[in-house]
Amino acid sequence: MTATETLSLINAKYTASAVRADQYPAGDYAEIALIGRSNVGKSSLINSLCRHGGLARTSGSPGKTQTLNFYTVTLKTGEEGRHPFFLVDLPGYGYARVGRESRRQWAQFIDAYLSSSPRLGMVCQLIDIRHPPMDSDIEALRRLKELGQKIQVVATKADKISRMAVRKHCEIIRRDLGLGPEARIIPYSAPSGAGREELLDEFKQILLK
Ligand SMILES: Nc1nc2c(ncn2[C@@H]2O[C@H](COP(=O)(O)OP(=O)(O)OP(=O)(O)O)[C@@H](O)[C@H]2O)c(=O)[nH]1
Ligand SMILES: [Mg+2]
Repeated sequence: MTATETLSLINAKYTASAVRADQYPAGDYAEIALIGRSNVGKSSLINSLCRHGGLARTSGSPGKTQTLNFYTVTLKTGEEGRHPFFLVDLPGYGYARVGRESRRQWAQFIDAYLSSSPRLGMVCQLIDIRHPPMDSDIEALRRLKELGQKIQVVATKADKISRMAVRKHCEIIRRDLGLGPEARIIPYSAPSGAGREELLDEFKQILLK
């Protein structure tokens, strides 16, 4: 058994929804946020990480999550360690069917959060493993870097391609996002939970700092 196998998320519960700073929940818990295109699997990732199917609402059609949704979750490390934090589910970007004006509003609302939350310890950027990153992904990553955020790229829906293809597609994502060889890209499958240990290990690095 490896050390990472002792990590799990417990006591997950929905805490608050927000579209403005005065609606963010109080407290000094660190935050880990998930961003990505609509339908990439952000809400599904939260449910899978927490092993709690009904925690975050998911949908087959894009645009399901419309507010910042805060979940209070505890990272359990071994027998003793308990590290509560907020997992923050964000609305997706790049949703083609909404007009430019509402995309702009989206950008402002998310940007306000990403640039002003002092508790934000890491942003997980989700990319669908089947497709190369799109302009909206590249733009979002550029903005996160500009804000100095710690970024973890997660390649979602890994169960939709062969194991052989997973590695190759991760390298395409790395190349197109302009990430160096040291950047870790974590393939994830929400239905199977593959990638959970690796991602929780990254959470641990942030939460135990
Ligand atoms: N096969 C497979 N399907 C997935 C995976 N993750 C998400 N899905 C499916 O993809 C669809 C969208 O998932 P959501 O989690 O709602 O996506 P989202 O990024 O939260 O979408 P918005 O809230 O609209 O921004 C749903 O039909 C999920 O069941 C995965 O790892 N594997
Ligand atoms: Mg969602």
